Amino acid sequence: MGMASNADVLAMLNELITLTTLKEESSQSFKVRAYENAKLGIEAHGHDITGLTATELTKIKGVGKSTAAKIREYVEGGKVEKLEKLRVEYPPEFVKLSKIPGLGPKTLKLLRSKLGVEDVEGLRAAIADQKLRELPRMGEASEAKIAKAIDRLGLTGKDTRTPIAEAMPLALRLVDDLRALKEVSKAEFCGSLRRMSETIGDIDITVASKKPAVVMEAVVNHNEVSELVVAGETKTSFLTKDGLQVDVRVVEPSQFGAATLYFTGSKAHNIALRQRAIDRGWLLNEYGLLEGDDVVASKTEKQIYAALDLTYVPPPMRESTGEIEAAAGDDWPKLIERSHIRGDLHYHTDRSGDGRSSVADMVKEAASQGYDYLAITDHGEDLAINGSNREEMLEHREVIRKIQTKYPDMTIMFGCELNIGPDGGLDYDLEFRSLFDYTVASVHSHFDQSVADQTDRLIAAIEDPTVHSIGHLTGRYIGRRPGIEIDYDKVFDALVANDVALEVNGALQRLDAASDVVRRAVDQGVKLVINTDSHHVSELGRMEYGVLTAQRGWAPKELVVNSWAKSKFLKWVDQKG
Ligand code: DGT
Ligand code: CA
Ligand code: CA
Ligand code: ZN
Repeated sequence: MGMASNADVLAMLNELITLTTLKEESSQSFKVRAYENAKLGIEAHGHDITGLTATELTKIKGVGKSTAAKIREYVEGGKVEKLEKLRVEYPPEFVKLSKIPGLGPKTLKLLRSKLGVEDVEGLRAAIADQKLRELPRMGEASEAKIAKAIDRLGLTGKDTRTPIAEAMPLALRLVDDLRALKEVSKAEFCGSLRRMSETIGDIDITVASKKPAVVMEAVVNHNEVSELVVAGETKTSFLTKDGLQVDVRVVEPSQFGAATLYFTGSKAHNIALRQRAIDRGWLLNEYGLLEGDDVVASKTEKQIYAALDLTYVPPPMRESTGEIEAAAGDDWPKLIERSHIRGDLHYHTDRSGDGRSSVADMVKEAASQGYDYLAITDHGEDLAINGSNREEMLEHREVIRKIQTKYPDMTIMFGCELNIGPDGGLDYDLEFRSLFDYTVASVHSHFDQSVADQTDRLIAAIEDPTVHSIGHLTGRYIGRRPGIEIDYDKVFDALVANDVALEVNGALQRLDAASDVVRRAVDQGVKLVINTDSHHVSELGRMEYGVLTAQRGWAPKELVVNSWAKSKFLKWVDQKG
């Protein structure tokens, strides 16, 4: 459909990176690195590149001649021959195997050539036959580890769920492409994705248009379509090349509110709403809130909630866990919203080994958000490759202080992301840590200790006088790596007692603390901080996902320290260390 966008090109490069890594049996091969560099260059470039010639493309930092040619091939014809060939050699079922921790491209090749493994089922069978342990560099332990990883990822069966980090970019791309059609007045993703569930069964998109045939035609021809499941007059369902299902439905513009409400769910929330309608002698369905043949409300969700005498319930809270009772009563929380956020307090620059944008660029980007304050929190020295030693940190402080003079309205704090060691120890020493204006302490390793040990470890960090906040509480990567297991009540008690804030990390792979943990923390009065953990200027949008996750945990504005006015916030910061 339509023309390719930068996002489409980046998705194409991502696929090239994945498949070429398999082909070349290394993520460090020259070709893979060339695609990676091109991707970073295009992201940093920021402008639309789809109209550029091959020569103009190579002027972008990181884009080589051969990649430029592939981008042109893709923009002009919607396909890249090289990629088409790789797709034949590495079908989606095989590619899925590369998501399993412990299965690098070399091992995958061996699995295929020696054991004939082509998909997860085949791998399961090989494990059951104890065949994996016979491969070079493998053993019983790695065999068991891989078996466990398959279970954890839920990679088999019909109820395979996709991590939100993978579903969201696709949904955004589709919705953007649909909104670009002149026959479309509105388009919104709904379902579990709009509710900010951590994993997604399928993507539901609702489109308002008076010309459903045009919309359906555009969907059927979209370059994300790998296989059509339903091709109807107002509904199309298809599978992407990764096997993720997308349902697109077209509705009358006047019924868009009722339709998005219905398809956002959750099912339990819908049932409770419908009962409330019935109690008033009305009917609620995907076409509207109806009294006989008369429409009470249908155009917007807000109108429907209002007609049912309810406070508007934001999508992340629609899980039927008390939100309807709260919305009907007087004790609706004053929820945190994106517009309340005044600063980002977990924020990397290229001072960190994994940071990809300069201090100047990162600060400029934060200022463009209208923030009143910012903490630059590059990694402390304990994080081997990514961290900075004392000298480097002190130089970094000078760089930050100098840039501060250019931004009189935004307080830029010299901060640090401290690494919580296996026993709760932190980087540098107490005296050096006191030099930081602000700190976030996080777990980055040793995920396998006991609950008691992990709890003690966190509490030791929380009790350190230089720690302001705890970053990504469990260290999980949704669908890829479980986080540490802790005694939440004990940790919450320590957070409250030491006046340390709990981070809601907005990176979609993390969303950590998770929304259910946030809700428990809120009940205990734990202070929160919502951060992007940005490592590049393109990642500031994560703030929205952090806020939505906090809403899903019913977080009120008053508990979120980075919604506070600057004077109140700085007073809280200064009380520590
Ligand atoms: P998922 O896809 O498994 O992550 O979860 P959802 O919530 O996106 O579920 P899905 O895709 O089956 O349906 C999308 C929404 O449509 C769902 O949240 C509520 C609505 N819906 C689906 N089936 C029913 C139903 O039988 N009754 C009612 N009231 N609503 C339904
Ligand atoms: Ca769904
Ligand atoms: Ca669905
Ligand atoms: Zn970080």
